Amino acid sequence: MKLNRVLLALAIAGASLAHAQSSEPVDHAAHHAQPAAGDQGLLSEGEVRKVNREAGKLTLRHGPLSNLDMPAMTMVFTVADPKLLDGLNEGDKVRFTAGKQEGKFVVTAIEKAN
Ligand SMILES: [Cu+2]
Repeated sequence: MKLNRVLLALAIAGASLAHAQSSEPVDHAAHHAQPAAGDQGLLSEGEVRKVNREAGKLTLRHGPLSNLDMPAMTMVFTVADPKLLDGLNEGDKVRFTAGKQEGKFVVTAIEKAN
């Protein structure tokens, strides 16, 4: 009988331990739901307002940029590579990724939305 009590106590301890561990994968999944820094997925939607191929700059009207903690606005971005401007014209709907490099907002990837 005494042994049964010990086993019961162990079973309870084991169950609570298992319960504590079972919460971990949930936290882990939540962590991975956040895009990793430097993720090259096309995060944001916008519309081309102006293309300046000579200066390698692009004016975009964009929605909220969660990775840059920026609300929706129209602003000028530098492009990481002038080739990103190829085929882009005023009025194009785009999906793009922007980051901050040396104090400037830089578009690192962009494509037409449709
Ligand atoms: Cu902005």
